[in-house]
Formats: sequence, C-alpha cells, structure tokens
Amino acid sequence: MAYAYDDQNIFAKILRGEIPNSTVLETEHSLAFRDLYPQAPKHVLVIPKGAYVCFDHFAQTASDTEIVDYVRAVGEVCKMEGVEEDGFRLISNAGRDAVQEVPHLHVHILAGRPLGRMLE
Ligand code: D5M
Repeated sequence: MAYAYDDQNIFAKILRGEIPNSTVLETEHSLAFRDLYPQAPKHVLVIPKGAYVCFDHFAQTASDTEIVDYVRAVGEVCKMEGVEEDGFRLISNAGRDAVQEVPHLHVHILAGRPLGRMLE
C-alpha cells in the first residue's frame, strides 16, 4: 500500500513548531506531549519526527534507528510518568475503522485510573 502523508496535519504542525504543545520528552527521532483532550489522568502521545501516517507505515519503512528511538521513547515516558506499577494502556489508531483523527503515527499512553476491558 502507498501511504500518502498530509503535511498539514496537526502533529506535523507541532513538529514544525507552528502550534504549541505540552512536551514530556524529546529525543532525536521522537516527541512525546500531553493529549489536548485527556481520556485519563495521564494521557501522553508519542510520535516519530518522520513523516509516517500510521503504525504499519512506520514499521514497514522507518529505519532501525528511528524504530529503536521511538520504542525507547515510549518506555522512557512510561518511566517518567511512573505508570509501570499500576499499569497503563498503549493504543495506536490506524485508518478509518479505528477512527484515526490525526494522520501522523501516534501511540496513546493512558494511565492513572482503572481503564476497563479493552473491547467492551
Ligand atoms: O487521536 C488523536 C488525538 O490527538 C486525540 O486524543 C486528541 C489529540 N489532539 C488533537 N490535537 C491536539 C493537539 N494540538 N495537541 C495535543 N493533542 C491533540 P486519534 O488516535 O487520531 O483518534
């Protein structure tokens, strides 16, 4: 599948510094910031700096360096937010059926309250 990246999406604008964000962590290839509409007491989004639409696009085409940086960034945010003990949820919506609103790969880290079963 060919992935068409729209560089006018809101996270591309955040990466270009055109709109503000509440940064939690920045690494060479990744940025983590607080979700503007938190669904849990702790709700952080982690994005790669590269132009990737969704998880499969990233996994299929990003360099090993970017992938390692990104996965480590997610782990680092979990540590910084102190969510390991009580638990957390990672979600990455991709495409229409998952109702992905922003077409730039992001993982949601949700924590800080009981999150219930995933597929209710
Ligand atoms: O989730 C997209 C998420 O992006 C949703 O939880 C709101 C969040 N969002 C939208 N605009 C912003 C800005 N400007 N800062 C921080 N968070 C934002 P999805 O998985 O695509 O449905």
